[in-house]
Amino acid sequence: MLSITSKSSLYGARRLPPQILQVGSYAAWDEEPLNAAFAVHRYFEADDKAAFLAAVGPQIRGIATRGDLGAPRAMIEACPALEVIAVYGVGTDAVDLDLCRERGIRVTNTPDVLTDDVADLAVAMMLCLGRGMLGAEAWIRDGHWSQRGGYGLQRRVSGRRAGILGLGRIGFAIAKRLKGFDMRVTYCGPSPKSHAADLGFVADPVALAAGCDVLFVTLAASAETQNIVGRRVIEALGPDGTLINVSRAANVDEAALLEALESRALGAAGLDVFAGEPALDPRFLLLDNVLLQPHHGSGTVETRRAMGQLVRDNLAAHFAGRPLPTPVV
Ligand code: 8YV
Repeated sequence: MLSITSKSSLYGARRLPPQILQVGSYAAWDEEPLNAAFAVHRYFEADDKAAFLAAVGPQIRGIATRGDLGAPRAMIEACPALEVIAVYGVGTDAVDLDLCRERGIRVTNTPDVLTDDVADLAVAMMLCLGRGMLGAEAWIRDGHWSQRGGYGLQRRVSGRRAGILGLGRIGFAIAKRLKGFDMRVTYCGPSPKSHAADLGFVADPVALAAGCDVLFVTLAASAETQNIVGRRVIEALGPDGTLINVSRAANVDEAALLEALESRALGAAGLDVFAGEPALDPRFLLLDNVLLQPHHGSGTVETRRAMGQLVRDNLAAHFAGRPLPTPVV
């Protein structure tokens, strides 16, 4: 950790480094520079979080958080001098954005740097499920290949129909990859996008699901998108359909999803996000038509380093009075 003098030199010789609340842990390569630049209060290590917030809240000028943890109302309210919240992640659904707007608190996230990795994972899940790779590997490990012959035939992935619910940066990166598999890609959103003229557009999520074999959920979560993938969308996708969710669990009606997977009314699902994660409904673990991932769409060394850097760049820009690199609010 650098001395107070070197930290303060970043923000003027007379001033102490800004006090930051760190909501969750980061990789060591991020902890070190964060601690060097700011006076960091480690919320996630406090046993009595309410008492900790009451003690440090009044001095806090910035919050460094993660996409999965955000900054709830009570936390923001405990920090009356708060100026900026930097999210390590693209999703800001766990931050009380209304309160931030009301109080003039700036919010930043880490878009772009994670797009390719999340898209890669989504496509990898499609391929893995489509070709039955987990079952095929178990076939070898269980000794069936030599005893019983080859694994059961699967369905072709190339040339199938894909639907993308939410054509933002990640949805677009998935579409780009799917073109390499000669897939016909249709997307759904509030309105057609000018940069997606070669993709089909439908305005209704049920129609999108009815017209595709693989449905990718990539839209930013909000109160309006809660359970947007509900019973009707899942039924429309059907027993030969696959759902891939790399966005937020709240976008999918998990009870309806579990029922459909159990009854085979839905063919398969690749899921990187779960209600109440890291705990998840144990019913998922009993299914053989799911591929479960521990919310690690952005989980590569390259992307996580870039995300950490962007968190620090946003905080540093704010406290130096420079424009924020990636503002949300
Ligand atoms: C997490 C994410 O932030 O980008 C997002 O919105 O959910 C992820 O990248 C990351 O897993 C760290 O918690």
